Amino acid sequence: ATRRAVCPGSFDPITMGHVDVLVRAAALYDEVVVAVLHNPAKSGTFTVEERIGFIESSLPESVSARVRVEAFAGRLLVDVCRDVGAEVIVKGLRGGTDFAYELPMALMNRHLTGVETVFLPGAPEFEHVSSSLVKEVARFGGDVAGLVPDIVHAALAERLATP
Ligand code: COD
Repeated sequence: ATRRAVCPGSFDPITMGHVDVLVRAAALYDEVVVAVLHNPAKSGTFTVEERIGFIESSLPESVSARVRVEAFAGRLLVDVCRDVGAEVIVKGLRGGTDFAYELPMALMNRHLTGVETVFLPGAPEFEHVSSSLVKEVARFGGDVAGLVPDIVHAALAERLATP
């Protein structure tokens, strides 16, 4: 049977921390569905279409055949997993704070449908990297090169930098 994992997130925008987790998840499972979960009532920094485009163009060729990117609005993650036929959620952990936030969600998701969550230790070089922090740094003219894919680096400069 095909073993399929869901990697969920807002991806507003994708960072190198996300890319690392997605590539490693693709090495563990036959198929990875990157689920871009968004709240239709709240507009993010980038549109869902932009976020999907950034994710697709940031994945190395070696994994892109086994990874697909899909958007879901206003849905429970467990329902997304059921719809795409995934029995596992894969998430990266940046440390104790992430774990404290993620543990109740993992337990709630397991309570709801039995879906398991697998945590991958985040790469230490991206421990400080989050979508919100890179946006804040870019907004005030700081350099986030190397922390986000090149296409995102360019988009952040265009969208956020204060002249
Ligand atoms: N290193 C390692 N991992 C990282 C890094 C990094 N530098 N940066 C991000 N990650 C991982 C994190 O584990 C995170 O879980 C994931 O990437 C996605 O990150 P974001 O910031 O894009 O996404 P979030 O945290 O906004 O996403 C939250 C969800 C959308 C997954 C969550 O809110 C959810 O499941 N929503 C659906 C509604 C639902 O089911 N709610 C009930 C949950 S019990």
